[in-house]
This record gives sequence, structure tokens and C-alpha cells, in this order.
Amino acid sequence: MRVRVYIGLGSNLSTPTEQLRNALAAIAALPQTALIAQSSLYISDPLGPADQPRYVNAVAALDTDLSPLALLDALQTIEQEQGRTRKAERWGPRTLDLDILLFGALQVDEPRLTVPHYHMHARAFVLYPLAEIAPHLRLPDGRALTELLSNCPFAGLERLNETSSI
Ligand code: ROI
Repeated sequence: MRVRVYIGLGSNLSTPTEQLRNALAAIAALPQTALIAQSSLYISDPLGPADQPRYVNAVAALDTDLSPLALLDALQTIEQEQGRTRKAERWGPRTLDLDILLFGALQVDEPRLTVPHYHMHARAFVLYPLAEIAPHLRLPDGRALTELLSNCPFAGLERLNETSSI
């Protein structure tokens, strides 16, 4: 059954805009999955240790027949193919992060996967790109995205135009 899924993308290493554009192309090519929409790319101040480069973030909407864990496997394969290395430092820099933010109205609570993504409701670099492609969205708990946005200032964010690269 086709389910509407939202994915958060983030990178702050190895030409982040290229990482995100390549990841969006790889997501669009996933089996049993259609890429429905993608937000603009945003530059964002790092959350976590400040001594790391600024991030590029975006959100994509997909329709998929994959299960949550099959989609997670597919996204982790894309992360690894794009040379992701996991650093020891918590909340340190990364080549590519692909997070399942929402999977329809499903709530998933498994060792490998928590959906909705547990920090999404307070992160400007998730909420503003999400609002660009799904302004009327509600979370599975009934909260409207507009309500979350009203508590989350557009701070430390900068929308990139289509041709810019960092
Ligand atoms: N900070 C920003 N701005 N964007 C991210 O995608 C991001 N991802 C992370 C941490 C390290 C928490 N900080 C981030 O995983």
C-alpha cells in the first residue's frame, strides 16, 4: 500500500549541496517508490558542537510501498554509497544523513527506528523545508505543522537558490 513518507536530508561535509542532490536522485530511483516533492535546499547553523561546518538541509516527500525498515535499509545504503563515515563524536559532522521523519500516520518504536523522528518538532532545519512541500501537514498526534512552526523561529537558516552550491 502506497504511503506518503517525509525524509529529512542533511550534510556538512564533502560539498553538501552535491551530496543532497545526489541523494535526491538516488531516492527517486528507489524501487516501489516515487519522489513526489522536494524542498529547496537550506543552509543551517549546526545543532550540536559549533566547531563544524554549516549544514545543508532539505526535506523530500515520497510515496512508497516499502515497509519502514525496508525503506530505512535503502536509505542507509544510499548514505553508505555516498561515503558516509560515522565519526566517534556525538552530533559531529557527517557526509550524508537521511532520516525518516514521518511514515504516513504510523508510529514506529523499534531499536533501529523511531517515527515520527524524535527531534523533528523543534528543528527549524526540518520544519521550514517540510512546510514548503506540505504546509497543511499534521503529525500523527494531531499537532499541526503550522503550530510547531509558530514555536520555532526561522533562526540560523538561509534558503539557497537552485543554482547555488556550497
Ligand atoms: N545540525 C543541522 N543544522 N542540520 C543537521 O542536519 C544536523 N544533523 C545532525 C546534528 C549533528 C544533530 N546537527 C545538525 O545530526
